[in-house]
Amino acid sequence: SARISSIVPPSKTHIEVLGQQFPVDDYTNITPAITSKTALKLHLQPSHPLSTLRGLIESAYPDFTHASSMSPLVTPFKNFDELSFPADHPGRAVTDSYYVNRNMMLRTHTSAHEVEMFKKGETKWLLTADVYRRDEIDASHYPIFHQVEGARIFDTDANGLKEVEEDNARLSSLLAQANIIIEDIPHISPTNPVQHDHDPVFSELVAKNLKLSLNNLILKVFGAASNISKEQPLRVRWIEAYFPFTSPSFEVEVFFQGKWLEILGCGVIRQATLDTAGVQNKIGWAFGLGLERIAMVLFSIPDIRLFWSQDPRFLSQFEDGKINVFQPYSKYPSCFKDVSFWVPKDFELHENDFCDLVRDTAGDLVEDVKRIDHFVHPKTNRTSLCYRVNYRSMDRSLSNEEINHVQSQVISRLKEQFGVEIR
Ligand code: FA5
Ligand code: MG
Repeated sequence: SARISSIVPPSKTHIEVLGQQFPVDDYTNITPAITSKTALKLHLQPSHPLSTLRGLIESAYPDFTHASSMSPLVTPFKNFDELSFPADHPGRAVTDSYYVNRNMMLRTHTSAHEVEMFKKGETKWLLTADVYRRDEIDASHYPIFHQVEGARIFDTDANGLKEVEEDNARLSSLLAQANIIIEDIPHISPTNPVQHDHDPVFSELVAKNLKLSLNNLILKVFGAASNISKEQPLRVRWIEAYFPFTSPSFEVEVFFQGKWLEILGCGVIRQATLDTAGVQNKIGWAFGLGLERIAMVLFSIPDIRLFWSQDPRFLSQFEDGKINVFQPYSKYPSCFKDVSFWVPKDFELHENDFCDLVRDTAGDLVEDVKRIDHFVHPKTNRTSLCYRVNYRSMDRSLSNEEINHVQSQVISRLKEQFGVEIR
């Protein structure tokens, strides 16, 4: 489509990602703002909050394999097809995912490595990695975030049954002593069914093991925070969910400062995934947990861009393995700039395309983007959009000249790449 290929200048035939050259095509939508961050691996940077949180989670699973250095470049097949995503799933769209080209993308979730891990013969593993999604811009959304995938599979025989039952007994007794309120739902229900090729009894025990294991993990992680009262019980709630690669499926929310915070998705692994990996006679669970949202509450980090800050006033506040409360060093003034324009006829400008253009031009100087107006002219049928961009640095005051310069670059790129007419 003309819309996406216009992101890459027509003179460019290849782009470089992680030292490799890739031919561009009509799917290419990855910007330099993104490629410049693909090698950073914040989750492995000593004393970084994301790395401390990874370590804390790994310590809750001492007998699991811990992987954390997988390349973010995967085929769409690996990210979607291997996990039973239907061909028309919205996540595949170029408006939602970052494509290097039609055959290569940046993983949108750590589940992309499930088949690979099971193929290696791993039966209990954690995998931490950076994941990429095209999204809106505000204090809790960033196009790169981090996930921890965890999985465990059991033999579908008497030994496997014994293993899961013993583990359930162990985990239940740990939880029984804890100050926690769990709002549970049935392991299996008509709307959250057992897979037809699963023994319902075994599937229930596996779902129970998943829940017990994650309730204990949440206790450990939130129990380590100094900004969470130990007198108040920790509240966790389980919600029915849907993922193409698990059934039954769940989401977990934790109550924090008056709000329910979604922290993970999980479920009983679809047998097709294990079949693809060549794993036979096993049943098990998997979860995928987002690190930033948990780290923001545990460390009191108010803006998701801070994780990417190189400012010593940010980085020096943290120590390896320690959860402490972040002291904001200063809040610099905001500067709002509006841009109104007509979109060319028969052309759809997706909000994520606008946001990516702003990110690529302004980098982390952009805090927030909001659409403040949208209308279609009754006579000409043309669409008019108005966006308000909030510029604010995390580290310093911005001068008027600097912001005006960035905003004028945004405007000329809008004209160049999307052919809009500024109003
Ligand atoms: C997934 O990514 C599934 N792969 C999770 C999964 C794994 C399900 C294994 C079943 C089995 P979801 O898109 O809901 O699901 O993301 C999982 C978690 O990542 C969310 O609960 C949230 O904590 C985090 N997350 C998702 N989107 C964002 C975002 N834009 N910014 C920060 N964190 C996010
Ligand atoms: Mg979700």
